[in-house]
Amino acid sequence: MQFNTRTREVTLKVVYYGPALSGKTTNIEALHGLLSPDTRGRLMTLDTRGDRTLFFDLLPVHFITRTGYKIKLKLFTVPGQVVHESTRRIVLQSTDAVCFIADGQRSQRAANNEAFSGLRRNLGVNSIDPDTVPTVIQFNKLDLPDVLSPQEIEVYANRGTEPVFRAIALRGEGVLETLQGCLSVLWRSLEQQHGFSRMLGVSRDEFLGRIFHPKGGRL
Ligand SMILES: Nc1nc2c(ncn2[C@@H]2O[C@H](COP(=O)(O)OP(=O)(O)OP(=O)(O)O)[C@@H](O)[C@H]2O)c(=O)[nH]1
Ligand SMILES: [Mg+2]
Repeated sequence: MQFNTRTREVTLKVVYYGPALSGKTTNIEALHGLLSPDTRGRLMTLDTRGDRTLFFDLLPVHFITRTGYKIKLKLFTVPGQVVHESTRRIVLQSTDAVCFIADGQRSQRAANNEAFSGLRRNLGVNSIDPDTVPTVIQFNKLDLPDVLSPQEIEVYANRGTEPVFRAIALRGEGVLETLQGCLSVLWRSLEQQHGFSRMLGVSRDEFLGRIFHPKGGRL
């Protein structure tokens, strides 16, 4: 978290991490379409070749709290291809939370596991504790044949501590839920570490509500 007391700006960074082609870019493209134009900024998709991320994508989301703080949320994706390990490490620098996008196809189990180990390693290199950084897991591409069943995903979810979501990012399904789950865990962590709600005078419901229901609706 970056907190600039002079300009009253808080910047939070969330990284979409996962194996190649799991749908990280598709997730933030879908978010760009689903979030209100009032809060989301311009989607920057850098250096793609044939739809493969070579560096990163960035979707900024921002709003001003009733107490006058500007909250800037930066959603990054890493490039999943194995060769881009050093770029993943750089993109992960000082991240506040992670959405791990796993590929729900059975054939991708090894790639998911390898990427998850890589995530833990690269967080460690950046002096971020992989056991405490707010993390959620999404199983994506569940419209495809031969994917993990809901029961198998449930079993997996019960084994770990991270909230787990199911998604078909290509249709925008499960995409908002995943980000909302991630931001809920992030909020809890910021509250424990910094007393976020007292510091900014913003409640959890206002924080999440302004991102997901910017017109003032209730969560
Ligand atoms: N069937 C199906 N295809 C999907 C889904 N989500 C993404 N895809 C497709 O999977 C391919 C890869 O998606 P990307 O979002 O570019 O994957 P990525 O994780 O950003 O890939 P890298 O940048 O190389 O790491 C694209 O052709 C997407 O259209 C989904 O839910 N279902
Ligand atoms: Mg990508």
